[in-house]
Amino acid sequence: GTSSAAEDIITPSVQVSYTQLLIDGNFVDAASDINRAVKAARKAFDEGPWPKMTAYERSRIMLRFADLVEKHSEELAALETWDNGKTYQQSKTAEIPMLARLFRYYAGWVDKIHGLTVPADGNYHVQTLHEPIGVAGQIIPWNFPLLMFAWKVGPALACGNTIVLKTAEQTPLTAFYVGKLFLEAGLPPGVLNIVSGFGPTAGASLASHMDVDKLAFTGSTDTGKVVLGLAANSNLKPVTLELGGKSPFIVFEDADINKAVELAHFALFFNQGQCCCAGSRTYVHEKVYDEFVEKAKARALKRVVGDPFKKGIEQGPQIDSKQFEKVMRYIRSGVESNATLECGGDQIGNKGYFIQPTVFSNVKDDMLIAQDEIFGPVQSILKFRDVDEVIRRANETRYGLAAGVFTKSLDTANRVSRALKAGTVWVNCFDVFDAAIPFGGYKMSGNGREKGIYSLNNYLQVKAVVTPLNNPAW
Ligand code: TXE
Repeated sequence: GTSSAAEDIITPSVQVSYTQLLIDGNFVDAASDINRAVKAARKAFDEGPWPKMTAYERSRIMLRFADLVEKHSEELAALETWDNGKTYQQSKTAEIPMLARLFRYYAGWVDKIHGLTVPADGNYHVQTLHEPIGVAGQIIPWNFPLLMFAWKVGPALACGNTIVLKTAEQTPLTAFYVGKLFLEAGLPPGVLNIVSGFGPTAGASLASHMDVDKLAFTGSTDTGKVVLGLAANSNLKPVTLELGGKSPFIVFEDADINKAVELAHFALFFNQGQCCCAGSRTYVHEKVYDEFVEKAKARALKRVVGDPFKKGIEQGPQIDSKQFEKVMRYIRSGVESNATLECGGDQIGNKGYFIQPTVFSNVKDDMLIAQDEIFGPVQSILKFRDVDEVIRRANETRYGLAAGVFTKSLDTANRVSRALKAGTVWVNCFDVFDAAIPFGGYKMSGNGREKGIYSLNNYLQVKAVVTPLNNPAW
């Protein structure tokens, strides 16, 4: 429950109960953890019962877990906000319901994963078995601790794998909490092992472990390259990567401008700007450019920043000093490269990592703020003239995670959606994250898809079984 000291402050009545690592069904102190965790996952995979349980039983454990998430939603939301600094409102109304929804979605897949019979030449009975890969290593970032947990663990469990998951060093708390809920739901010991720890030590040892059969990583493109190398140089485990982005948000002259302004604002500022798919290059048609910039600035000036537990707050602090400094450096770079600073640009107060919602106009493609992932509350607005030009410019990036297209014309929407090299195109909407919709990147935004049916492929091996038919059916 919550009680309020001052009228509008939510004071969560929650304690941090689980701070130890979860290995083999027990909470233990951190030591040399990765090996221990991988051993537990290996044993739970090889000896069972998890991969050998009926699909129905496995599905029911995942459904029970989703119920427990809802039962403990207030504590979980409070912990997520404490850990990360995102607003309690967002944790409670977006992350927790999506966490439960995602596990229900994958619980629905568990008893629907099956192979094919294959009409091969010759007198053979040929079938494919879709088997779990084994021990999945998963490394997640700090910007959406619970959702990244869900995107990784949901499909891995649905396919019958066992897991060693490493949380980001900034945000270890909620994964331990939901690990406890999984044990309560009946997940056998060793199936889901959760370790916290730093990247170059714990993360690297997981990525290079000889007994980890698959690696899933979400984080920066630079670290993605490192873990891919570690996987290649150890046992060639397959790797899926969900990395950075510099997603275009394109507003055509026929768009509903007020709606486009609001969604462009949301696309960039949501989660303190700390989204891999943030709409961080706002391209606006020259005919509506001035109007759009005025309105985008007015909206940013209205954005309410402060204590994330306070009602009505839209933006909390950045995650840590390193990220705070990075964002401030990019703001300085924007000013130095002569983009027009419409509003913001400074720290708020001198305590914590609060940054004023910042809007730059007259941004050019070759400026650093239009090329690099800033990962903070800094909107860059660029001007364009025609469709071909904006398609070309939108695609001129090493990234390809997502894009937004705002137009009333179906022809324009179809043409641009097909031409953009991005894993997701949102037309007249943004950040729609249903569990069934696949998500992932083109180019240096990564490989593989998470969520939806596509994520199952990341966690399955296909075995072909070929048997001669001595007595053909006819
Ligand atoms: O990321 P890292 P950081 C981007 C964003 C941000 C930048 C840096 O632009 O400003 O990355 O953030 C683990 N071997 N994104 O430094 O390093 C680490 O412990 C194995 C986008 O936080 O990629 C953590 O668990 N693992 C992104 C995870 O990798 C290693 C979300 C992410 O950390 C490792 C986060 C190593 N050598 C940042 N080094 C997105 N795609 O949403 C680190 N890690």
